[in-house]
Amino acid sequence: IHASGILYPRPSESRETLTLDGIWKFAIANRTEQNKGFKDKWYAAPLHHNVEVIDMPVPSSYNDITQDANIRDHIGWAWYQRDFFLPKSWKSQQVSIRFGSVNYYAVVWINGVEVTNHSGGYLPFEVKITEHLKFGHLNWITVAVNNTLTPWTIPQGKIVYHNDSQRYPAGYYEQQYNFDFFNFAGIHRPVILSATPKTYIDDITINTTSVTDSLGVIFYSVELGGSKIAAYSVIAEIYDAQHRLVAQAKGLKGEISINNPNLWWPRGMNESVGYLYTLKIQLWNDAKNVEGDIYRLPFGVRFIEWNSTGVYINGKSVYFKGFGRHEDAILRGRGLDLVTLTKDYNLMRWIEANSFRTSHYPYSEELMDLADQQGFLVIDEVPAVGLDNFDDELLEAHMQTLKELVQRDKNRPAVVMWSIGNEPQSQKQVSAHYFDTIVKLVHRLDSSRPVTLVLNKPSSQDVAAQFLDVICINRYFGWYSDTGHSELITYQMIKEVTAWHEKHLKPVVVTEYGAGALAGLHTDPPVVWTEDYQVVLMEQNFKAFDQLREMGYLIGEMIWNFADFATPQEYFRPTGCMKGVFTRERQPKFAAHFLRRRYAQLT
Ligand code: GCB
Repeated sequence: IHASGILYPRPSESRETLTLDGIWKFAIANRTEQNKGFKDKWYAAPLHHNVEVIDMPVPSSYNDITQDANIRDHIGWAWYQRDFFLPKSWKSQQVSIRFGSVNYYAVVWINGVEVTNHSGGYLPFEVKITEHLKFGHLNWITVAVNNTLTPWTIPQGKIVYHNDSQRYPAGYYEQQYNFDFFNFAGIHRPVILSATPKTYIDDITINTTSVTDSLGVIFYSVELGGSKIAAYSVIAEIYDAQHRLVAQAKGLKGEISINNPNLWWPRGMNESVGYLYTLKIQLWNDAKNVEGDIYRLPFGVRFIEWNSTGVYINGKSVYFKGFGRHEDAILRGRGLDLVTLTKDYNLMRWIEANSFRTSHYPYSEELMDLADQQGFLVIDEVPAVGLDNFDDELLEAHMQTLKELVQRDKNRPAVVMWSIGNEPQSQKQVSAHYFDTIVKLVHRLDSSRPVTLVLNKPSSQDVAAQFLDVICINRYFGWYSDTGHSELITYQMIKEVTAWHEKHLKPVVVTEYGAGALAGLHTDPPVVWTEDYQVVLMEQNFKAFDQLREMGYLIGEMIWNFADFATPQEYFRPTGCMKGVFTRERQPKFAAHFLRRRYAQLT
């Protein structure tokens, strides 16, 4: 299955990049005149000629930037625009524009011409725009963004019009969806222009074939794009972390051997953590004897195996101690924020976690780079949250997000499992065929990593787990069920995990458990919503986890959630989901210290 490459734009001797991040002009389309921007061609002229504009930072969600509730709660089209100049030296190059992610549907115009559109947030898309650019003149880029979710988008949602005239004389629209995190929207990740030679490296795939103490064998393959491909040959070189050349090969694909390889290890399993080599791919024009495009890709030498009781990295069994998380920051929403991102890694290291799940969507490439470097294990999830119907159109959209995710993250050592979704209605018979199809696709896209799906239906009713390599479950004993009865948790969790394992003979990860706690709220005896109850609930779960680990098939625990995060307005959520071990400001609750003590002891 060949998709075109989506390599992160990295400057090199042959490549330049230019960021379009910064302040853009912005306007939302009126609910009652949603198509006005298209009818009046807002993309064909400066936006302020057509509509009142405000300033909007990119990358960021637009929701929390202003004082206007209409912008925070906007449903439908929002318009972004800015101008830029290009260096003259780019005239002879192939120029592309790449968006790290736009939630959820985007249409892009360059100088008034539509150049691409993309649906599905959280994943990058790129398009070649050379022929639409002006050199020596101002260029305009316009992006129309639509955050509407339907039963056929990933994730799903539906628009409801409340029109009971007795209660709402004016009526109102609501975007409903099956998840609890705020539906942030906008241009969420960097917008990057890049120039490459006309014959360029389009994609690289790298895999560890085999490893012994003295030899690591790497398989690589390269896809070329553009004109006159036949004129070029490929040189592959591997450099170690000290930039020393350690191995090389020629050709579009092949195997390269590294002597005494430094393996990529996750945190806590070896002194050497997150060791990365660099694969340098270089094109060479033999006839003219000149060098062509150059791209450098960091990669790790490591292999994954799995069976009915475990997942193994480089032959050693893994125990996931980590978090369910969100990309969620004050004011920025889901926009890339390097400060929060870096702080979060420091907190995860402080607490001695070794892993996280990208609940409930793919996280930024900037974030994933640090997971590779710092040796965090990542369960990489697509935005298929709470799926509740399973028709062909949805299947199509779901498969597309998985193709794009695997394409983006296939070379990352940190990614050790693909998660095809979270908490679907997997008790429905129709979901069996649906998930069978999805798992087969992912195995075809990448056979080197196990596939999971995060489940929350009773094991007796679920029909999806049979297709998975690893079973992930979310269970809120003592919180959503038997609220306040912490004394039941240990028994219930042991019974639960055992039931899943016995039914399927597969390893199990508890990917969510937890309690909401308002920082600073205390009672004794503990009651729900206090920091005290959060800790008691953890303690009771830990007892279960310890026993289950001894039984041999629990391979991880991930608390929900790393930090408090924004939700839609609900009477049972005081501005957010408060199950964070850290507050939204990234300060520790009592639970953080408690968890740290446990994670430090777990190996
Ligand atoms: C879940 C969901 C997660 C929610 C959590 C909760 O099961 O997977 O997205 O935030 O419960 O706190 O309700």
